[in-house]
Amino acid sequence: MKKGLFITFEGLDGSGKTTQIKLLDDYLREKGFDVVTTIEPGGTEIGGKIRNILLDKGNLDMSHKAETFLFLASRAELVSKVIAPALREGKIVICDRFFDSTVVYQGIARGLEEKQILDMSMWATGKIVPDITFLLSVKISRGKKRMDTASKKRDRIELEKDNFKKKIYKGYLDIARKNKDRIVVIDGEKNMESIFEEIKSKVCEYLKNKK
Ligand code: T5A
Repeated sequence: MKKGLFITFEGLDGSGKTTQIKLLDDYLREKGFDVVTTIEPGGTEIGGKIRNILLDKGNLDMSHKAETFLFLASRAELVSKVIAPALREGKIVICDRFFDSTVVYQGIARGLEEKQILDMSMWATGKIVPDITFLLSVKISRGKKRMDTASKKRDRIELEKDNFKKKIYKGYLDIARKNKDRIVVIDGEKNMESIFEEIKSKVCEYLKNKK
């Protein structure tokens, strides 16, 4: 079914995903590729509404299972309306977060069953798996500092305590070890330019081998 290229970005809040996605999107468009860039949760009209519920600080007592289903619902909508059609048309899709976020945040950090989360996500997406996932690895303190410098307001999930974030940090490295063929770990503490050089070279290598 899949003809295009599916690239996802993962990492802690403030790890620099949005920054690198913008650089990659600009670069690939300049090279003449047809690119679709999107975000999770969100990326569709319904997904946007779900995103508001998920990130709303008024919903602090949301149960972990309800939270998981909402992320999966947003993803199912995004895959069916945006990601799958674009890939079928041979486009490059760049997505800010995908199922690895649910495995790490809801599975590992919230303590729900990791394997079950992955199975449910596969069901929700019709088993679409990214070709390349860039994990921007930064220490919790670095992510926080960047969010403060950028004066970014914390959403419901970003308000979680450091213990939750420690589990996310470790969880990401753990899933990267288990998925070495797909997940590329990048030192997100470097400057934006050197990080982008690494990402660009991996994507170019992939596109060259795909021809
Ligand atoms: N979530 C999501 C789940 O729990 N389960 C799921 O299944 C999914 C899909 C989404 C939240 O939902 C959770 C995870 C999240 O908590 P969000 O609003 O989409 O929240 O936010 P995030 O994805 O966390 O993204 P952020 O916007 O918080 O951070 P980014 O995009 O990683 O960082 P970015 O690029 O905006 O950079 C932050 C600041 O740092 C600077 C930038 O200029 C910016 O000011 N910066 C750098 N500074 C120095 N050196 C560098 N290399 C830098 N790179 C960026």
